[in-house]
Amino acid sequence: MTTLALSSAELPVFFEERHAALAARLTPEALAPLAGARDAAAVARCLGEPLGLYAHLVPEALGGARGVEESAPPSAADPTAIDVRALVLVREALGQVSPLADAIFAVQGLGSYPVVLAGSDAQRRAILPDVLSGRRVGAFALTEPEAGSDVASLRTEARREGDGWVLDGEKVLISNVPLADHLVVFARAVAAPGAGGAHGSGGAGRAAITAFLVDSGAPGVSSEPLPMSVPHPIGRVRFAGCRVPDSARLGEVGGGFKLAMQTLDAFRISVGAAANGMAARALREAIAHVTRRRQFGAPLSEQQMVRAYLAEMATELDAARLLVARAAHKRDTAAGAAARVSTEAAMAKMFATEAAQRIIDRAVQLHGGMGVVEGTEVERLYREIRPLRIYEGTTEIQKLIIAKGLLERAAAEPAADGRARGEAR
Ligand code: COS
Repeated sequence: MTTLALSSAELPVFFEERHAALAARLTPEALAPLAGARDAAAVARCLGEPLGLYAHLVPEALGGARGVEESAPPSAADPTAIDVRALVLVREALGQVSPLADAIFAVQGLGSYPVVLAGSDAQRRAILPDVLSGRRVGAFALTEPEAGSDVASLRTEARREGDGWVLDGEKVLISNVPLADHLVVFARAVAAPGAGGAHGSGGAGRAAITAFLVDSGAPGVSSEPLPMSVPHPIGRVRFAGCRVPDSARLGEVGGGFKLAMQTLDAFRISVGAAANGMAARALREAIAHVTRRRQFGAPLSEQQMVRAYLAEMATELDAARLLVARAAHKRDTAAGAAARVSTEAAMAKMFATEAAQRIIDRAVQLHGGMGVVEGTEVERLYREIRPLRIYEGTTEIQKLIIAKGLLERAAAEPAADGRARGEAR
């Protein structure tokens, strides 16, 4: 039977038996209810029940998917670690079948993983069971009109008042907002007027950023959808005097920046996997087209230039899969959720999304005029892939993260002549 998550079978060195079992379940037949679906709310529910895929967003210790291998991975000791390789397999399969379902699935993760990482027992109990079943949808409210890549400059304020907080500000480009029951909101904590200074360490930069779990229907919260180039549920959220109790705070005052980065580290790897899924679908469509379509008296696949395209597409896809599998494997086996895999995650996200854009563009080219007719599979993929090079950190931000990691490693290693790097000769 065809499976959609090819990585596990083709790259066994990075995967374990439980991953092969999961990949075998991710068949076109199993995911058929999602193919071509347009009703975002129905897709969000279906991913929970009957498909049970949200189980891969929550660690086993908190009710998520069970690992089936006999020797537990080292990360099993960390109750907040999720199986990123499982996440990668699910997103590669969803990317092939339904980029809409993939986006909803991923944001359900971004909207719940901060609760896994930093939530109190009460917050976890209130949120995670319904996240798993799909009765509840979450969103990750980080980006603002004036704070995209530069997270530390976000302006939404959480003002301490009495025993709670009052949120004021605006978030934009927040996926899942039209469906969301709760929002993980990142805001700048400031002390009550007259209380002297800001909370935590000064209110400036990243030191004051604090996360809150806010009901999307709470008084003072309003939202509106944003129509995008792809029909995904996404929108703008405003907070105007939105009062929440201190028990809505997720983690420490000032812990929001790290919480956002830890969440993105895990999920950026899976963005690469979704891109691989879309690229794999485009390659399949391209092969079907060039073997069927005849020009100059022969199938297009007889043309050397067409073959060169196919060779480049397949090689880039496999290179991207290797980077994604390497990053996911390292994230799962290094030291659990606390392990930093920022460099590998950024490489996987950057390369896979950029490669998928090139692969899909070639698939469009190979389809000729039909490739730009609205509604054909490759035309749809051409629009679907574009946001992946931007969301969860642009390609340019990934380059900064990679270079920073590289330079830090180089600075920590002695140079070939035994001197510390930068030491005068
Ligand atoms: N896990 C844990 N801690 C992390 C971390 C991670 N993945 N990434 C950064 N940190 C910590 C660092 O260790 C550092 O801590 P200390 O101050 O204790 O040393 C702190 O956070 C700041 O890190 P860094 O110096 O790398 O931050 P910069 O301001 O230089 O860079 C970038 C931050 C630009 C990389 C970050 O703002 C970013 O990723 N921007 C893109 C945001 C994004 O993806 N937006 C899309 C929104 S979701 S669709």
